Order: sequence, then structure tokens, then C-alpha cells
Amino acid sequence: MQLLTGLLLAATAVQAHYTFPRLVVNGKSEEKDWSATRMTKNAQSKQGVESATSGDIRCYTSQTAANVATVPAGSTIHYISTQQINHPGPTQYYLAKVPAGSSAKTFDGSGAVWFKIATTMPTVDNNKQLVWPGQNAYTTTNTTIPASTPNGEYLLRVEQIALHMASQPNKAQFYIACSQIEITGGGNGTPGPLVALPGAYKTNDPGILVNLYSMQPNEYKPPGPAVWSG
Ligand SMILES: *[C@@H]1O[C@H](CO)[C@@H](O)[C@H](O)[C@H]1NC(C)=O
Ligand SMILES: [Cu+2]
Repeated sequence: MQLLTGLLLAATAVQAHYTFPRLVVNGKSEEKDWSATRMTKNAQSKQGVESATSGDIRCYTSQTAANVATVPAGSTIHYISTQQINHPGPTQYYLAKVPAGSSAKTFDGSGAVWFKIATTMPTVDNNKQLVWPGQNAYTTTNTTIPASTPNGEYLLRVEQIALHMASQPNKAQFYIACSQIEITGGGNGTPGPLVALPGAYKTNDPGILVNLYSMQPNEYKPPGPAVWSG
């Protein structure tokens, strides 16, 4: 009986976590999971990354995907989540331009190549808890690919950072996916600042090692560089 209860509890804990296997561009989803989005290491376990400085913080994957999704600059994107995104914390999007001579199907995202295009900030709910846009949704928050993003192949990275246990080091949970995309109809913007992942985050960044229960919403500082909005 005790064993059974333990198994049920373990199953419940797993169900509370999530992956983002499909990119949606202007309302149109990838036809199947992990086709332009690289299958993450937690595709089965659904557990988040807990070390902000490990190699897994980049894309949480050791594989590439078969396809490259076409994403017009200016389009609205989000990801479908396998479960409800129930944990409080920001959703951030990054892009990395694929270097000349490489391809979105093979580029590993190394080097200072990543720029942030979106983040989200909390508000306070009726129970005086910090809540973020998209919390409890089954999709990640919508964002727009800046219209002036130059054409070409990129990796698109989404992360939702679960902060409910983040008052202890290495207890924030990063839920991540990276997609292989080609941006079309873009402009001549100069995206930046460019950062490396791992590299941009430290274990004790104030947006990563943080006690949500003792702060005001406008005091929250999302980790990583400033947003480039085009
Ligand atoms: C997000 O974008 C989709 C289209 O891709 C749209 O159907 C949906 O209403 C948007 N959601 C929000 C909360 O704006
Ligand atoms: Cu959890």
C-alpha cells in the first residue's frame, strides 16, 4: 500500500511538469511534436533544468530536428505545452542567428549568439501571490518576432522559469525548448546584446535565486540580457 501511494505521488509530481514540443506561428502549429523543435532530454520525464550554469540551460537537448519552420518577421508565436504551466515565473524568448557556413539543422547554439526578444513580469493576485502572464495556460505566452530582425536561419529558444522553490540555490526549474527556424520578410536591425548560454545566467542571479513570497512584483529582475525589441 505504501509503495502504491509512493508511486501515485511520483506520477502526480511528473504530471505537474511540462515540455513545449510544438511551435505555433500565427496560429499554425507544427504538424507533429518535435519536427522543427528539437526533442528535449526531458521529453519523457518532464523535469526542468535546475542548474542555470549547465550545458542543458541552452536547449536541454542532445539532438537536432528534421525540419526548419518558416517564421515571417512580425509574426506572433507561442508553444503548445504538454501540461498546464502551473508554476509561477517568467517566460522568455531568445533568438540566435546561425553563423555563415552552418545551418539551423546542425548549429549547436554555442558562442555569444543569443539575444532576448521577450520577457514577462508578474502582478499580484487576490491571495497576494506573484503571478505571471500565461500562468496555468496550456500554451506559452505569445510574443512577436521583431519586424526588423534580419532574414536568415536562427534557433528560437523559449524558457519558462518555475520559481516556486527558487529561494534555495539550484531550485529554480527551467522549462526550455529550441526550434530551428528561418526568418523571412525581415529588416536590417542589429540585434543585441548577444550572450552565450551557458554563461548569461549565474546561480545567484536575483531572478533565479529569489524568494517570491517577500517581494513586490516590480522588484523582480528576469535573468539574462535586456530585451531587443527591434
Ligand atoms: C496568441 O496568438 C494566437 C494566434 O497565434 C491567438 O489565437 C491567441 O488568441 C493569442 N493569445 C493571446 C492571449 O493573446
Ligand atoms: Cu513542479
